[in-house]
Amino acid sequence: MTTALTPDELATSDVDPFSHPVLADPLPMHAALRDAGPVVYLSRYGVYAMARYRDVHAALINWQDFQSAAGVGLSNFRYEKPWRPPSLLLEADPPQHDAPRRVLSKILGPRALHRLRDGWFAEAETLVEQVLSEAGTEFDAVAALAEAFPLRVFPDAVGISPHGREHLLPYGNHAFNAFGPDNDLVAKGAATVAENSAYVGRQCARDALTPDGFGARIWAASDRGEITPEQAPLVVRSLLTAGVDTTVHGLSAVLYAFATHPEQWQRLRAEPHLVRVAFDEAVRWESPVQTFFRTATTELTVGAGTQHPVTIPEGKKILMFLAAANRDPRRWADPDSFDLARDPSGHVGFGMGLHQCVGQHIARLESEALLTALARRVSTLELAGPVQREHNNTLRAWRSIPLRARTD
Ligand code: OW7
Repeated sequence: MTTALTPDELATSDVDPFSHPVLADPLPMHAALRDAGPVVYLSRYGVYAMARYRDVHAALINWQDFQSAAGVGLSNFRYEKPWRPPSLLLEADPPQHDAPRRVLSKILGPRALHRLRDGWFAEAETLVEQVLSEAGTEFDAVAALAEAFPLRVFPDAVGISPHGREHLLPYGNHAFNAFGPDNDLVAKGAATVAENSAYVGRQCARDALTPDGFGARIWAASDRGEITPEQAPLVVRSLLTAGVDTTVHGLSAVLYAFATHPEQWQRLRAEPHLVRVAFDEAVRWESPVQTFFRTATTELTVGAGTQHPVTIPEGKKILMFLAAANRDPRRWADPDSFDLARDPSGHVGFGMGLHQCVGQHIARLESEALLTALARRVSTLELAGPVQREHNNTLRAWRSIPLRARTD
């Protein structure tokens, strides 16, 4: 006979995952949380956490028990007003979630993206040429490539105006901070949030969008009755929220990975088809989106049938450590190595289950285009100085990656 552990008996940690020392180097905390047990109580916030691959994966595919509609941040929408109207995709469950998801899946699916492929590959070549000729062999990979490339292709693909795009990164940065506690990182964004939100809101209107972009296709889906006209602007907003900072830090991650693994860069140059696996391996290795919360829809027992099942009361938040799951030695051999020989499929860096990143094909296409252009021109990549992180409550983000790129 086993009895479920209640909060005062289960593994407890007073760690603050959103504090600066942890954001500077989260890996030791991830290991400690994985080793503490399948579920750990985070006493500082009164929430539960999962950090092992098996448990994170199981929770992510179980939307019935682990809901999203109460918010995927720390704040519980049952008791607290969200900082913006909730996302129709991220912060919703079936059945409300399904129509917007179906519409976006089609617009952002591999078949629909095919028409963008040649243009994006050409844009990547142009950008790489421009950086190498104007900046030379030493540049900041974050500003020159990881920010420049998505900003060059993605807002045009959505179909927004060229004016005001400088609001996109700060808006996304704040949105990802807002999933965490109301700490200094959220306070830092508070001064400009109204302005940035108003800008993003204006871009979502039908008449603000070019006729052939993702935005116009979302509005066309509302004409066909697949979503309502009230839903359309919020679906466009999802693209502008989730589609910029994520790819910037994903591209930064893969560039940093290659700069610090020169033998892997040589392998990529010899076998260019590895560009696709390279990005997923970098997403596994770095987990640009580190965490998301879920909320227990009923009293849950995790680890039923094990020696120490854990009870999570109804309504409690559970923090899913995607990043810790992606380096769980129980799932991955040599988890800390960035290795193109690995099969990274099954990583939870894009989530898992019915909320799994709907933009993942765009992210992969961006990285495929950029890495292909770089691999053609650049023979060796290395760090040219100390890297700088940008602390964010959700993102594993970069401020600067000084790179030296030789073209001989
Ligand atoms: C959304 C900061 C927001 C996300 C991720 C996925 C979807 C959305 C947002 O991060 O729908 O707004």
